[in-house]
Amino acid sequence: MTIHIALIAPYSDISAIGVRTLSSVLKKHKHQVRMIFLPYQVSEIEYKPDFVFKYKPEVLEKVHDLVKDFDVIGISLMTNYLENAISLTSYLESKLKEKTIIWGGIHPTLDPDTCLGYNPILCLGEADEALPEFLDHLDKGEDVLSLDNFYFKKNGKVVRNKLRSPVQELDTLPYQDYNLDDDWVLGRNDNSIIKMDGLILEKYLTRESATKKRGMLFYQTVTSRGCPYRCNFCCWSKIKDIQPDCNQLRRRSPQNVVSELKQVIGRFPFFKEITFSDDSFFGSPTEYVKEFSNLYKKEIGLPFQCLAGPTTITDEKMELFVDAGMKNIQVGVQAASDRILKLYNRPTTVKQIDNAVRTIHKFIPRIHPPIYDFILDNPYETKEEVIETLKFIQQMPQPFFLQIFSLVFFPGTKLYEMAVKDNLIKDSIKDIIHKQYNLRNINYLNILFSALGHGAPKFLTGLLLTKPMIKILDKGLFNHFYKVCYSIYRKMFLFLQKRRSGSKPDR
Ligand code: B12
Ligand code: SF4
Repeated sequence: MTIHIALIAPYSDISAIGVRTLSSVLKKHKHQVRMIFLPYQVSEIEYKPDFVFKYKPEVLEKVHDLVKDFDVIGISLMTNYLENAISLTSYLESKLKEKTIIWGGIHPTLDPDTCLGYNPILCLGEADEALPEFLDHLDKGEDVLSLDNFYFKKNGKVVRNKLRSPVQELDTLPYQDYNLDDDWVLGRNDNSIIKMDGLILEKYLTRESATKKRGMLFYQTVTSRGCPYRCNFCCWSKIKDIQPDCNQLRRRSPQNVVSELKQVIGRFPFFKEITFSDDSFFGSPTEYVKEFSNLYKKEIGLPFQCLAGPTTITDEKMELFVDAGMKNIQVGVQAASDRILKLYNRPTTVKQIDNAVRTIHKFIPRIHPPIYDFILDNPYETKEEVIETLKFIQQMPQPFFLQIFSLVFFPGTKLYEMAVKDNLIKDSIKDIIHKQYNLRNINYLNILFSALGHGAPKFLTGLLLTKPMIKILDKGLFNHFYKVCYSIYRKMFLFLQKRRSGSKPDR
């Protein structure tokens, strides 16, 4: 006997590394898996503050048709997708009374108690061993209530089992599932759910910025799991408290990564670049970087991009990765004020960030202008500290881009706990669940971030950052004007984007 499980990924990007990995793991255990991707039917640029994408009743009905004969339904969710998971679950529960529905992914891991209010079975942490064990128990008719990683709500009582150590030998895990055996995706232009094939995969990956740049489609994967740090705003600040043995970076062997890439590129030649989405791609020792880079250059050779923390960047690692094909690097800076970096529990000082920026700059034009991430709208940050960060960016060597995030207090993180204590979260739905990380507040200083990120001339940004200019332009009345201008700009941008993409059918 095998268990039939439908895995649902409600994410706007259909790369869904975790769900695809689980699918392969379950297939290896001889279970029957159907993957259903339900990306938003609008693009990121259309998000507004307090935006929430709701599935239409006919979509819920089609999902029901696809899962009704399956034994188990698994839904993956990040915090911003909570309401999507709730609507799917309550619809499916109302129609399929006795069906086993499991929620898994980062949100149930970080905020299980809230999740149990909506779904009585949760799988916390990495599920590569936990989920197959659960299905194997179901298959044999054995009790699942005491299984590690699972939380249950039964007859008003909550069962919280401990979390097991995550898989240490990542090479033992299969590659992400891109077999397209039984995969389905929600159509963008109508409410159909389409059977995935190579063309559909290409089309739907192309639609999201996360899997496309400069018109190139790239394949997303991770070469490692974990991060040695625990920044206060990040999931690791909580996971490390509940999941044993996850302090170290766990790495796949270079051979294992390269063989996955060969397989997927061989099958889907439309992947022209690779994205390594590791939390800490530069965190490996130089010896590993050397071995990885040599093999990657020899066997794959496609341009790649990755994320990096400032303290992990060295000349030697940069040289090795650039020589192997690294074209883009995105660095988590977050702030350039030592007090704020400390508040975030970042492992970095402003001096180290400066060193990293200058190291990276030496590799232009062999690499594209780097992208630096910053977090704005932090209520713990003073105006002076924001200006300190702006002045730091203003003196950074150009060219570069900025990726700006509006701070979200993700439930379960240390910063969230602090914000709750300090009464900073007025409305958890509006301030967290619906909050779009890419929609910052509109005010003078935040507009300066945009100007700096778009390469505005240094003499101009220098002038705009002088005390008298800030005093004149950083005023409530002007902020209202900026908001109006921004909304006009957004509308124009949206209009042009829609005209360019048109409304093409999926086939
Ligand atoms: C790669 C990545 C992305 C990629 C791909 C995302 C994806 N959907 O797979 C991209 C670039 C698209 C992305 C985008 C976003 N991301 Co992101 N991303 C990551 C990152 C760095 C790695 C995730 C990963 O692939 N890990 C490896 C896989 C194997 O692990 P996994 O996905 O967690 O899956 C395991 C378990 O969670 C569990 N599991 C997962 N699903 C299910 C389902 C069931 C039924 C079960 C039982 C178990 C289960 O089992 C899996 C295997 O062990 C994480 C950081 C992190 N360490 O998790 C952030 C992270 C997940 N992202 C985050 C956020 C906020 C986002 C964005 C909303 C905005 C942003 N700031 O980037 C967007 C929107 C997402 C979207 N559009 O789909 C946050 C989520 C915080 C939260 N509380 O929700 C994280 C945790 C980073 C952080 N700030 O702490 N992201
Ligand atoms: S360095 Fe990045 S991944 Fe690691 S804890 Fe900090 S924010 Fe999270």
